[in-house]
Amino acid sequence: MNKFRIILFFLVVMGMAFCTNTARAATPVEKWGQLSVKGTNIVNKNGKKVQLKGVSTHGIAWFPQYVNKSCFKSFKKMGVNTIRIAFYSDPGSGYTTDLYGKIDEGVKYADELGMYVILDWHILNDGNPKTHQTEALKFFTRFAKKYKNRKNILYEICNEPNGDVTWERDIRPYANKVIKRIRKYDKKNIIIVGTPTWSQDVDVAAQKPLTQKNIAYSLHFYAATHTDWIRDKLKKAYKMGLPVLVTEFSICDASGNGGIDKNSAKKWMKLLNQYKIGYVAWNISNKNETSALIKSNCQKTGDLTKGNLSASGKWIAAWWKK
Ligand code: IDC
Repeated sequence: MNKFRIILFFLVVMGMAFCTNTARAATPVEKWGQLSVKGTNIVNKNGKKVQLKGVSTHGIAWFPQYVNKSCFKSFKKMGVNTIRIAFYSDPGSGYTTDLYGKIDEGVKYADELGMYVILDWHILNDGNPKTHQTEALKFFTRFAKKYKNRKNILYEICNEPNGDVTWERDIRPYANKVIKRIRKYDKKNIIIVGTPTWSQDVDVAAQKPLTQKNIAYSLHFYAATHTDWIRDKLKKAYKMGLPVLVTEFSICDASGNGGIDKNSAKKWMKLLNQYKIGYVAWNISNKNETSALIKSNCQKTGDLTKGNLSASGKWIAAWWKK
């Protein structure tokens, strides 16, 4: 009988050890929970600074096939914790409310994988966020209503204001309207606001930031075009107390193509790590352009490995693991 008890005891202990070892690792959202903005940084549920590491889809009208769970999971395995869903707001770039379902799908996959997800209202050719303000309000009403209880959502309300657009006259008033609308439903999730000149002038936004809580400001860079002078804008804004998030970048030039500038890219990564600022890489596609993260001869849309990444993809992926 005693012998029997001893054997049973060992079996139980071994069973427990087995379960502990095979228990799956906590997902990014399980680890960090509800994000918020504190001072110059994004913090987790315990108020500790965290660095989002993300990948952005290409325009989902052009490359919807990469909005699938296996694709997102591949990037998660490589160290990515955030997916940005780029929804172009201009009909010439594929805007149609028919794509709302695709966005819902993306959110569902991110949810299932425990990843954060940025809903990006991707203004670009429609340079002034006011151009499609009515549609933007409809968009954010729908998604804030639907996702108000999740803790993994971030709203990016205007990708890159550009052209004859100023912070004071155009972006700030637009942001006040959209933020008010989102907050009617979603009281907590972070709202990211674009800055003038294709989201480069964070120093201008820092002079008169918005007054609501949990607001971050986006800075975008393409390392071969945007060098010291934009890094200086970031330094200035950060020192003025502005919480910045890099919701889009690549290491080639601003066309999304051209040569890679590793020297400038390294300076950017070091600066972002020093400030603990998160960064999201443009773009998940195999398009024949330098910024595409997937090799152009790779036809896979899921189950991707590092070997399937382009030169820029490989270089950036090395930073996800750090
Ligand atoms: C580019 C894509 C390119 C596409 C073009 C369409 O890489 O394939 O044809 O948009 O407008 C941005 C924009 C982002 C751009 C990217 C590269 O946010 O939409 O994507 N870029 O030009 N800002 C700076 C660079």
